[in-house]
Amino acid sequence: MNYAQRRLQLRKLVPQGDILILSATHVPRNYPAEIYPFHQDSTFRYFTGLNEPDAALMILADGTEKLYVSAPDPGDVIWTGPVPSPRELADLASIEGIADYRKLANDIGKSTLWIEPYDFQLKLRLSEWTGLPVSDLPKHASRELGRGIIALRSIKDDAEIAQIESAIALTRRMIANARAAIEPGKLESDIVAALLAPAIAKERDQAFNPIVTTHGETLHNETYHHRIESGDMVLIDCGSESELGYCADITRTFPAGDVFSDRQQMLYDAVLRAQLAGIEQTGIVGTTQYDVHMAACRALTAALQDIGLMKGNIEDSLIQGAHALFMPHGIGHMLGLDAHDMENYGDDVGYAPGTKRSTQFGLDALRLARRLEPGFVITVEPGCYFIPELIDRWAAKKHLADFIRYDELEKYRDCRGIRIEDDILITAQGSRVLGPGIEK
Ligand SMILES: [Mn+2]
Repeated sequence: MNYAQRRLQLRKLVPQGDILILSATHVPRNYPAEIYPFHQDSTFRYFTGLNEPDAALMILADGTEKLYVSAPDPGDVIWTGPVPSPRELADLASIEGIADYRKLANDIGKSTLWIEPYDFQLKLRLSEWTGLPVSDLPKHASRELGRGIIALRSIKDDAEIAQIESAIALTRRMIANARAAIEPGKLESDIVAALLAPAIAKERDQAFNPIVTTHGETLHNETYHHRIESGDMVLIDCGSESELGYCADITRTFPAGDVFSDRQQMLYDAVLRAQLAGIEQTGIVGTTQYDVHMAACRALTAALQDIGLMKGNIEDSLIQGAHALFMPHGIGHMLGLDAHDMENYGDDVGYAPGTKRSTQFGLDALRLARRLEPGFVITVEPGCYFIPELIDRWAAKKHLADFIRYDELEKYRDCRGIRIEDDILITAQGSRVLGPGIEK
């Protein structure tokens, strides 16, 4: 990765002011010395390649660059072993200047551009350094800097795509290992152990806490205590990181036994139809992710009509969002150094200037809607869920009853959830599903 070139491009996109980019810091668990595994801030990593906590990059208005780090305390060596010197770290990132992180406050002024940190310790530090109350940080953060960072990080070059594909290759092995372990009588946590083993053996972090559940209808189910019963489905949504921290994000849904029941197979085919329609739409040059979302939801609606759970004019049904009863989330998001790439920069990532996220139920969870450009890596992950509480709430109001067969739906309320997800590269000619194919 050419980190110096990335910094030069950022300086060109954001020509005024001193640009400050902070690294992550350690997050304590029970007391300051007991910490969670360190995870670097993605933007700091993108522009420096460094995995150092408590550091900062400053790109001055005249183009000179400085890396702020704390010189290691000689006494620390007994706990940490030898660590690189500030000069060695700066050389790794091809940064000329070095300075002391503890004196960073002296170099922060009115013309310094920064992004509001998402880490609470860094919020407090920045508040102290700038003299601004924490609650005022958002309005002083530089949206222009955020947009410059988004513009660069959104377009993945060949080396970044190779990293994402290596993460997907490992994720494929994780999923195969997990699938082989699925068996009625085991716990979900048994499957988690099988899923993680290939990544742990490679010292690879997970891009996010994996979802391994027989209750796929709970969208972000992160508990693993259910026993797998015969007739269950197991939904696995996971991704490892690559060597340089790029993420995979793949979902598969498997039967607990050898095959799906007839009803599960019909619903699975409906989701697969939606996913293939979404992937096909990503291949249309100039499409938006909103259209990808709608293409998948249109296919899902048609399939659910065939099954007998929906009815009526498909376009009207789509516009009114009737499918959101079955798929209350968006079709996908950007993928890169974060699983939801750059989500800390808010809707500037997924929505073009002048456009806004819809407030309609379902579309309000669409993280990415803008026009897709060559170099974007995105996910396409439709699902179909039977969420009893949501069904009851809609049924009680006869909500969108022109499009939903509530009487028929009652028989499906215990069908739980299915999702299928792949990672897609947008190219100049169309799109490509990344990674070695993963059976679905
Ligand atoms: Mn995803």
